[in-house]
Amino acid sequence: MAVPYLSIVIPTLNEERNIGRLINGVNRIIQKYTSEIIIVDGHSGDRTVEIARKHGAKVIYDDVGKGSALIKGLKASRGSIIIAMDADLSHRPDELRLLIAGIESGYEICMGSRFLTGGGSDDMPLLRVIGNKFFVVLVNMLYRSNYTDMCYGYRSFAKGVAARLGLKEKGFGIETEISINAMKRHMRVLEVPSYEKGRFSGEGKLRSIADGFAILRTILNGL
Ligand SMILES: Nc1nc2c(ncn2[C@@H]2O[C@H](COP(=O)(O)OP(=O)(O)OP(=O)(O)O)[C@@H](O)[C@H]2O)c(=O)[nH]1
Ligand SMILES: [Mg+2]
Repeated sequence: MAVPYLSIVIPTLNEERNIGRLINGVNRIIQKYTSEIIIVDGHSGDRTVEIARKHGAKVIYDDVGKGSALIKGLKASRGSIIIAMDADLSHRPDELRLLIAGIESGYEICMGSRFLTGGGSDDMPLLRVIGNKFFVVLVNMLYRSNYTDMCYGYRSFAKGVAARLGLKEKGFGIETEISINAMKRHMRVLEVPSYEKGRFSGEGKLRSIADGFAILRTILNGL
């Protein structure tokens, strides 16, 4: 098959009520591009894989966690622009245009931020807002960055950039590892506003306290 212009990577774990609707939404926005949609499934016990295939997605598997799934998906992507997004409809397909424009404008990574003007979230209880602020300040202090958001997974990458990031995080620390490693490697990073909607259906897998400590470890391990 010809090399696609866009690769969309979506880690999934039990998202049967979301994935079909998401792929339809994504396809509506990216129809003018050649593209591939790659689902990296954590062996869902429901019909996620079947529905994703029916909607034309390529499926690969990962047994470990969201981070290792994303790493695998990034590695399997062949597009000139690679976009990572969640399956639960919290990332708006319309914003793909911003993420594509960021890379086309010469940035190596373009990151959605809920804390830039125009961004926001329907999906952040107070504990997560406080945790997020703490991580943003800590990373900016330790790595001399200027991020407004951390731990948010709606992002785009230029071809070849993901391989240069040297990613290892297996779980929910992956987004933070990307933010840190991009700074350490002096990459050209752009933030664009993103509005996070609430999960459409099903259960979230992130556990605020346990995964919060895992993210803190990721931040300190990067030093
Ligand atoms: N392959 C794989 N995907 C996962 C795993 N855990 C989560 N995901 C997917 O990663 C994305 C983000 O996970 P969510 O559970 O939505 O995490 P979250 O958005 O922080 O939590 P909520 O706000 O409760 O939705 C979703 O598309 C999940 O299906 C995993 O262990 N393996
Ligand atoms: Mg979610």
